[in-house]
Amino acid sequence: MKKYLILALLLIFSLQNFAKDGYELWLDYRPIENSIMRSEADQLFSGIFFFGKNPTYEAIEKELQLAAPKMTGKAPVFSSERLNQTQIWLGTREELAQVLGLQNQIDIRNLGQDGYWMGPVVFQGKTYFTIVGNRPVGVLYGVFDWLKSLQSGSFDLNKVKMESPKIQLRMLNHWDNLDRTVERGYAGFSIWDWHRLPGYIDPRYIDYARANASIGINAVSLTNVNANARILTSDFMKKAMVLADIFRPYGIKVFLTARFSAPIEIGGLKTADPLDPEVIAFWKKKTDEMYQHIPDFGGYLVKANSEGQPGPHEYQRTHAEGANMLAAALAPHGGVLIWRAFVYSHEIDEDRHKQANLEFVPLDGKFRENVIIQVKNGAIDFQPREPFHPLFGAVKQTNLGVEFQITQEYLGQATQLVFLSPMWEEVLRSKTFRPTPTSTVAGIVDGSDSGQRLTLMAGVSNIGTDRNWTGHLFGQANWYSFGRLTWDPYLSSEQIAEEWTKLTFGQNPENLVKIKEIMLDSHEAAVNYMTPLGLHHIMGWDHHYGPGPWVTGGRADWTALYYHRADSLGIGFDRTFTGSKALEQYAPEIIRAWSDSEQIPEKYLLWFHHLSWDYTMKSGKTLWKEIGLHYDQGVKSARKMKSTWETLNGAIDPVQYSHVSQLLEIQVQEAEWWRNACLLYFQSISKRPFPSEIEQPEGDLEYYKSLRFPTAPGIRPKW
Ligand code: GCW
Repeated sequence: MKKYLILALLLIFSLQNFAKDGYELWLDYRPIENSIMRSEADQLFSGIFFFGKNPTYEAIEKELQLAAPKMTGKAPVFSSERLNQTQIWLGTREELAQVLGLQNQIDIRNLGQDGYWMGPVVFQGKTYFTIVGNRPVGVLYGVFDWLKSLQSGSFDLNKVKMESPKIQLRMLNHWDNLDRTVERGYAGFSIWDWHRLPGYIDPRYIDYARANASIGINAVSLTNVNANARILTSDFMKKAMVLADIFRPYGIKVFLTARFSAPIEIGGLKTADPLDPEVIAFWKKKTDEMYQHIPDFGGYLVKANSEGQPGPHEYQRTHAEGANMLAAALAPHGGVLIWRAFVYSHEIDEDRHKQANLEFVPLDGKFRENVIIQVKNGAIDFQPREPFHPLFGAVKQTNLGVEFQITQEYLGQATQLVFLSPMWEEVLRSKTFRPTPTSTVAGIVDGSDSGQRLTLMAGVSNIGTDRNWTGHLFGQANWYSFGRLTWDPYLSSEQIAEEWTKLTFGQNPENLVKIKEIMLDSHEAAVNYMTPLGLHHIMGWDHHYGPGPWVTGGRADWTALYYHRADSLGIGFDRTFTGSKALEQYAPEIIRAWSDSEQIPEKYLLWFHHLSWDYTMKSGKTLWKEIGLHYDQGVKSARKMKSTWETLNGAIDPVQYSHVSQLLEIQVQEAEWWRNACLLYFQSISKRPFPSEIEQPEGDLEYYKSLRFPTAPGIRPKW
């Protein structure tokens, strides 16, 4: 007895003194707070029986070995017989049915490949807490969910829970280069240590897989879409193979980016023409070799004819001809070809907003069945807020996946706390009115409205070698939230914020209210101090950090001036029928409402309309004044986030507290910088008086223009 007491005290002591550096992510198992739940868990952990043996069950066993001692102070006991000593049953439906004939008690046939059933099963008078999947990975998902419920205080021993993901490919896209730099990565270098692979296995690979599996992510593309053909050489395949082997027990498939010109660069051919027999043979051979190394290889992800990446247009072939050629090489192996719709070319003299639809709508019906077109959430480029991409709803016979950006390229990078879930939720819930009057982006992407058979949600990863993985502790919330939304795109941001907060900071209800409030306000705050009322792409040139509404460097026609179009008369991009007509790419219901500046939601106003500075807004105030008030509101919200956070001093782990607190201090300064720089600039153009309600900026426009970021991270390498 005494021994246990000492052990328990030691445990509590060591946990309290272990500085939280963020490495454990949301899997930072702690003593279960609720005492009834703790004793239930204690009992359950004392007899765990697996109905089979496979690498996924071994992964579960390891997870329980890690979690149980931290949660209850005791190691778990794995029993070798399924009845007497046993409290928990873990297995697939088939395994349980064969042994016990439980088909009728647990019918999960409809839960698909990855679903699970969890709850009490009565057998010969005794109750067993049971987690069942159709495949072992379903059991793994169920176990993670169960551990999460213990950690967040929602576990109910008597309740049956059934879950299955709504999206098939729940995928992270790494923009990681082979030299370990990360394009738009703000958390250090790439976690893929290509140099030391295949020989050396960094323990991070396993923790990465655990974290992803715990939120349902089942696919990763390891390499940058600005691709390097070397990843397809035999040497690199062997390296990727090791990662695939590590990820497999966790249900994660590996994808790689395929550089369209690889036949020339590593195949010694003179062309990469997708209709050339030698090119076709190259890709077939390469792909066959890939499957010899990685039998469950997911497929290729391709960025073609965009921002200088090679593609089929060089050979006067279409995106469909390019994609189908690669898809044909993958098809015999069950692989998927993901082709990005982010086409951005300076050759086309059209509003950039229109390019994807112009190129892809005519190709509807021409793509092979195993092709998915991956579409960014909006038509420009991961701006703080964008209306949904008009490709959603515009094609009928093409599989469309959505691509979100978890890394905060345009949203303060790893310095600012911006919880992205509300932004994604806004996009997913957007009504497209096509193919049915009630369709939404989520309904198209999950197939329920579109009927598409292959479904995909991809997120550009924010993960790097920083000890806490994401640079900013709250970057973890974005990774977490992305995973949860791939599982169920109809979840609310509030629920996700609550889950993550409990797993990260514990269950204290007062802390929870405050942290949730900070998270849920943070996106609107950033939109307000960066790009309110539909403004977009007015950030600093190339690094995309900090304000740059005056920027004309580089290609003058594609920088801030192009997007905000401010002149002495007004501001905004006219995309209605009097302007670029990009609005015509949406459904008639949207065209009707949004072409009217009185009806369009004000959050999209300047995205679609060029209006006089004196235009009267819904509030009765002028547009110029509203712009000012929105910027100012952004600053106020940032200050409020900071002051709310300060009330958590002493109430949460000091290391976590101080990390976020310092970053919030910077965020407030940057919010002020954004507001002052943008308002001084727009004032210089509009020649309107500075709104009197707003704090007068220190420094003049020249001062703000002179601020530079010599060390802005995550810029694409220039070689
Ligand atoms: O957002 C832009 C980025 C580029 C990126 C590109 C893309 C990978 O600025 O760095 O390149 O989008 O999505 O392809």
